[in-house]
Amino acid sequence: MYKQQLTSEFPTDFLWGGATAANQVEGGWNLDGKGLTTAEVVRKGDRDHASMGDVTADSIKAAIADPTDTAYPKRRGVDFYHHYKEVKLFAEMGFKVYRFSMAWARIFPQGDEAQPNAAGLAFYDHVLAELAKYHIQPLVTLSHYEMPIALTQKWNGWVDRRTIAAFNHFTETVFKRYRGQVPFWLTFNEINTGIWGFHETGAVDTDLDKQAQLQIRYQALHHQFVASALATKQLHEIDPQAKIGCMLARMQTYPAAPDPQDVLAAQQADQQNLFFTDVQARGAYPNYMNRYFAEHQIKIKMATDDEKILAQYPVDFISFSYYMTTVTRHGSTATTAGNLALGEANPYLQTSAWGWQIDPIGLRIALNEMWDRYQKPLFIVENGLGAVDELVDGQVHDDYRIDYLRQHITQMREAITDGVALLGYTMWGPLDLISFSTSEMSKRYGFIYVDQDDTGNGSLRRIKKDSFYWYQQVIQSNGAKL
Ligand code: BGP
Repeated sequence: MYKQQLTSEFPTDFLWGGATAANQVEGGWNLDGKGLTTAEVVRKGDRDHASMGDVTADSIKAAIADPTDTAYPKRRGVDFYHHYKEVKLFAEMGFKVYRFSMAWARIFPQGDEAQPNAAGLAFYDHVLAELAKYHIQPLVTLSHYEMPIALTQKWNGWVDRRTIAAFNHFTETVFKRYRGQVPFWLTFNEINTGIWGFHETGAVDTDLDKQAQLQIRYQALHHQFVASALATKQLHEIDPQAKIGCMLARMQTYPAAPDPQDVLAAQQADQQNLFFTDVQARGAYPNYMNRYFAEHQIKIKMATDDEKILAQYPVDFISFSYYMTTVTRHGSTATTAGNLALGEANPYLQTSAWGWQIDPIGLRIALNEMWDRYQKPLFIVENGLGAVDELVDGQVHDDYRIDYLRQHITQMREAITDGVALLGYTMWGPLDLISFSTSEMSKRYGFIYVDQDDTGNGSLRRIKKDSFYWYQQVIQSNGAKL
């Protein structure tokens, strides 16, 4: 991939756009045959920015029995289910690509039916038709922090190997139906966060001790690796033009000091983050994990062909989310708030209202490191600022968001000049949506304000913020006018 020319511009086919996830925007949680998902049993307050939190087996039972959306914001989303025609607003900004996820439980309500739910498929037919109208390319995530709750009740989700076949039945169904319509797919959103045992990713383990939890989480992740590789095989057979990628929550970390112990600790923290992409892009478990697994008494059960499958079907491209960086100090357990990452505070960086450390240069570093390591095209599929926006006289002056995005896009351009192959950029949450970590509405990312509060009150009206017009000009000038 060596190119002799130095370029400091975004490629002409650079994919500008935005990203959302079904459970954070759709709503319509019990309409047209849809099954309940793991995201829709999480209450606001189950997890906040100061704690990783979790739901319990009892709270899940109570949620399943509750027929209302009062306590569960992800059942409401921002009613994209009825507002999907508003992708017109994305078109108005000039989007080339829209990343969204298809909810497995809308198509297979229990997760493992033989036949799909026709009404669920019809919804995604409509969304794709609408995008096609505006020549916006879809980038579809197959699993974004949710799965059918029925499978977690029956099998404890991904802990059980049978989930692989159920998932691959779902992926085969959508690959066949949308052949030629979806140029880019992603398998598991932020696959690495499975290591924290979020209930949304499909394993309930709150009653187990730490060591037993680690064991089942790595086992569940192994099943996801295999399912992801098998999905890659399916897609290449069904729709050879389409490309499929992995998705990592990139947690770039810096050593706290030049102390070799800190540098080593930071390298090890980095390996624990890149491990997932190493498996999915290089097609094998990296050697450094042997030592980690041995020291943590983890034994992954593999079926005879698993390693062959991983080796044969690596992903076509690598995508990741980028919000912040962390600092690693040898022997320290100090933590700062963040995008699920736990590390020390960095005195050189400012933080968002939710304590996430803002680090545009870190994005350039992350891009260079990942390109050097994998030599596969990269795609930034999430980046953005969660902030409290004020609506005054029908307007939102969000210069802080513009500033955040401008700085990150500037560093992307620097990375491209460094020689990184970058396919595109989908900022997170182009329209305000329900926060993943806190289930709040008041943590807003959008270019488009959605009139709804944390309790679900509001007209759901969509209002363009100042950043809407700014991003429009960024896309129009292909990144020249920032
Ligand atoms: C990522 C998730 C998204 C999204 C984003 C922002 O971790 O993939 O689903 O929500 O972070 O996080 P939050 O919503 O917690 O602010």
